[in-house]
Amino acid sequence: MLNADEKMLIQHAWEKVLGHQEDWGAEALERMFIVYPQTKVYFPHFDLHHDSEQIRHHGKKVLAALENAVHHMDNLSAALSKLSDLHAYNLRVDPVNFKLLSHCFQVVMAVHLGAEYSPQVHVAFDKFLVAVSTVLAEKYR
Ligand code: HNI
Repeated sequence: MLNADEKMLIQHAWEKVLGHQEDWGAEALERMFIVYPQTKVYFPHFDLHHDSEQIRHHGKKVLAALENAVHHMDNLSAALSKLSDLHAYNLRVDPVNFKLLSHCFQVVMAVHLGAEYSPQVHVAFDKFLVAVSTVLAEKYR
C-alpha cells in the first residue's frame, strides 16, 4: 500500500488538479476512447465527439470520485463502496478497463504537470490508481 511519503506526494499533486477537474477528467476520457476504442462499448448512450457535454460532465464526476479517494486514502473500500457496487453489479465494466483509464489519467497529469510529475509522483499515483481500481473491481466475485 501507499506509504506516508507517497500519500503526501499524491495530496500535493492533487492540489494542481483543483479547478481543472472537468477539463482534465474529460481529457482522460477522450484519450481512453481514442486510444482504446473498445472502451466505448460501455457508453453507447453518450455523444463521444470532442468536447461533448456528456464527456465533460462524466469527466467531472470521475475526478470528483478520485478526489474523494484522495481524501480517504486510508479507507478506500468504505469511501468507494457505492461506486464499487455500481461498477460491479450494474455497469459490469470488465476490470481490465480500469488500467486503461488509469493510464490515460496518468498521461493527462504528466502533460499538465510537466517536470513536477516526477518519477516519484508518477509511481505514487500509479499505486493510488491501482488501489482505487482494485476497490472498484473487488465486488466482481
Ligand atoms: Ni466509471 C459511472 C467513477 C472507471 C464506465 N464512474 C461512473 C460514475 C463515477 C465513476 C463517479 C458516476 C456514478 C453516479 O452517477 O452515481 N469510473 C469511476 C472511477 C473510475 C471509473 C473513479 C476509475 C478510476 N468507469 C470506469 C471505466 C469504465 C467506466 C474504466 C469503462 C470503460 N462509469 C462507467 C459507466 C458509467 C460510469 C458506463 C455510467 C455512465 C452514465 O452516466 O451512464
